[in-house]
Amino acid sequence: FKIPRNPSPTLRNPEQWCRSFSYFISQCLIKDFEARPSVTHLLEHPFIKQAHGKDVALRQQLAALIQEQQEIGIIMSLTSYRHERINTRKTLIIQSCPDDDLVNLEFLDEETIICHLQKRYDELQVYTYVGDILIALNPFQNLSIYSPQFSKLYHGVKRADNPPHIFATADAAYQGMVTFCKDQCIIISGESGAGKTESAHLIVQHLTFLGKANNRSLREKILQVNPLVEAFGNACTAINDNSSRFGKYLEMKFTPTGAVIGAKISEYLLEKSRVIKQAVGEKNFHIFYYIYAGLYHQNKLKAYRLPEGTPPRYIDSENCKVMQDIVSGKLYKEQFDAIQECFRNIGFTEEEVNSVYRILSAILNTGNIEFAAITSQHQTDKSEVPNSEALESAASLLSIGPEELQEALTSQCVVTRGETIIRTNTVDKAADVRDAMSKALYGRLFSWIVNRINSLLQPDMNICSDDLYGSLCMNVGILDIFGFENFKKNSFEQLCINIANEQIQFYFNQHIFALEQMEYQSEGVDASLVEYEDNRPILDMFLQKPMGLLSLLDEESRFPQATDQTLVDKFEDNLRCKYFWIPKRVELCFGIQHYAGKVMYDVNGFLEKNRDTLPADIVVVLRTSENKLLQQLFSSPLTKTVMFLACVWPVHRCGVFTVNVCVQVDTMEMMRHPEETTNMRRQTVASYFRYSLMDLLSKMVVGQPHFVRCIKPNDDRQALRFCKERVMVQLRYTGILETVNIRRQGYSHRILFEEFVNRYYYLAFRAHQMPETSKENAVAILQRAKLEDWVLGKTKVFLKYYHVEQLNLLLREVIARVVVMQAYTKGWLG
Ligand code: AD9
Ligand code: MG
Repeated sequence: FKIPRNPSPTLRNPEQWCRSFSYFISQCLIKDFEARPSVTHLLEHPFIKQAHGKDVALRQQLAALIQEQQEIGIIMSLTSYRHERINTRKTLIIQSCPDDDLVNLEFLDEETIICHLQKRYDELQVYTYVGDILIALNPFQNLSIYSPQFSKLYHGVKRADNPPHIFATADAAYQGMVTFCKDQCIIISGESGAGKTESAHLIVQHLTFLGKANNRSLREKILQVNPLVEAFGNACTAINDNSSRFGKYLEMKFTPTGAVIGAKISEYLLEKSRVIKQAVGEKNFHIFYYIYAGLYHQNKLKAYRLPEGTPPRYIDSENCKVMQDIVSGKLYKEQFDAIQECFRNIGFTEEEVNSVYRILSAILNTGNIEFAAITSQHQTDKSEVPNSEALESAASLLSIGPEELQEALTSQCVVTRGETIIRTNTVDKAADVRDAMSKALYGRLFSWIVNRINSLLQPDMNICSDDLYGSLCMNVGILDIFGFENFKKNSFEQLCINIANEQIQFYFNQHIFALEQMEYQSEGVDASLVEYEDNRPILDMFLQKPMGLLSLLDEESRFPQATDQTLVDKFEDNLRCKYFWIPKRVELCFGIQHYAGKVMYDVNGFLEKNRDTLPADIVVVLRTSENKLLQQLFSSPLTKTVMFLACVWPVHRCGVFTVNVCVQVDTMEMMRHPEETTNMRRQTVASYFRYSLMDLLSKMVVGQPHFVRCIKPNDDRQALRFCKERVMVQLRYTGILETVNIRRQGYSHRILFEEFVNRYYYLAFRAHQMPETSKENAVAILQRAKLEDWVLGKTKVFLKYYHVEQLNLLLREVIARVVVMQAYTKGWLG
């Protein structure tokens, strides 16, 4: 489409000219024209000058109209943000090319793909598409491609217009939500340290931009949710200095017209055991260091009864030179200030923040409580607290009596046949109770913070009801879980993390391969099937009832006499499949062939970690606290019947996921705090874990999924180092090669004729025509849109991933035309 050089004689009068110009703009949008003139360029164009060279006011109005439409993203493509591709590193390279999508490669073998990715990585092009899936290589350095300028660039445009980018994925989800009023879900996966959490931050940043969060305070609140939650839920591990130790599903809430109005987080499976012990070279949750350093620099350690000189035991594991870092470095202190700012901006009251600090300090003091054995003639299993300083500090911070606390730590009430007997605890048992209390305090505090954030960021339904569609509220969910882990020593926590990753991989496979292929068959569409690695047998081995690994673990946890050795024996007797084995020479170990590689698990402590018991005596004491927050944390009733939890993991029926989660509402709280029950049918961590997985899946399956696959290019966290072998392994287990194949051959979108015609009939019919929702009319639309390579099934149109983008763009252009015409009729153009 060319800008007309000679206006026709009929266009000499201003009104007609305006109409023509509006038409011209919409034509520019419709045609995928090469030259993309900027606003100035357009206004300086001879055609416009000639027609209205002297009418400055009209030209200004036109400029304003163009500007406004740019802001709402409609005529973004008219402006030229493009930079030249320059081959020096660190330069903005924002020009798309066919290489951007692996699907376009001529040869499709591992070697070609890997070389291609390496070449791009060397040019600092860390993002690459596989059809509609984004591969993100961790750059391990700050890139200048996340500025507001880039946010503008990735705003309502065709994917192929710009190079691949995480913002494009966020934009696709946003456009999908606004165009079809359908919830969306962005699933970020990859191994530990691959860049999931960073990607999630960038998506939130871009969605806040797209959601026109004009309300600055709401924008800041949403942007500060992640840093705040991560201060409590992330920690330094051997693999990643900011490793997520919990799963996070953040839902951003929008009005149907796309204005952001709130957010909600769901948290999954915090690794509470980290509070009391960390592996060599690892650290506790960030917040403990921030608060200790912050209070140290403010000379407030005494006020929170924290020891000076030697940091508390929980944060001073042998390998961390914590005190040195705290005294000399400014970093922790700055982070403490930032967290305080987050609390304030999100809307926590000063009293709440103070209570949080008191509970954190109480946990640190609890860790310093030590026990000694009292040996008398009659009793050898009694313990006491020889030095009461830490005990008194903890009790004072928790606003409970120190004697009561000591009593609850060193003894327990047992009810047998209607009689209450007091049993004393050995030194080891008392230490276990102490640690169980710390874990429970931290776990509940974390859940409380998340719930509080949710109530502060709840959408104001008054705003929603002003919106065009009433009180509807739409979501874009962002899933960022802990990545696959394989350390030298792997324990129960790694098992849970890796099972969660198996489940996400299964979900990916279902979407990309299984559903697609089943649908071809049922619709009678001829498409060659792609072989892929189905991880369902591994997942069955873990989750099946009653003989799956988690069920066996639960069963064994119910026997008081069971030991870690009996657990291994039970696994060996019952788990007969090629993905599980017991090594001959190593004791108390088992191996699993996960989708992402072999992992050896050390069974020591599995039963105790799974039972996660918190004695009733501790709960009773904590409930006597005068601290309001603490009362809230332990307010659920202690004796609740635990309902049988029927978790059927998703089965695929007729092309849709059905997730069957039978959880009674009043057991939900109990599931969150499985420690707090007394009978032997108590919920274990494993059953809570199952429930969490189901809950997560039930949230994910309602949205249209978008996948981001993060890849770690090297294990040394070095910029510009591309380790072929490491990347190859990740590409293999994430099924990238198969994905390339299926995206090239397959039809990723399958839409019922009825839905298709309803969605797109504007493209071939007039608005008032209301055509019949038939196969023939679907074909008419496809032909009118000049699409090729689509296929018709029995009830559905089968489209390639890029077709949908083309159709949506055409649809938006039609809407743009309507907007331009409305602008004209409203008299904006004079
Ligand atoms: V884990 O499973 O939570 O242990 P993640 O979340 O996959 O892991 P994370 O996002 O924390 O990894 O990234 C690890 C580190 O890589 C970050 O701390 C950054 O230093 C680095 N990184 C990741 N993505 C980017 C990026 N887009 N730009 C710059 C990045 N640095
Ligand atoms: Mg992370």
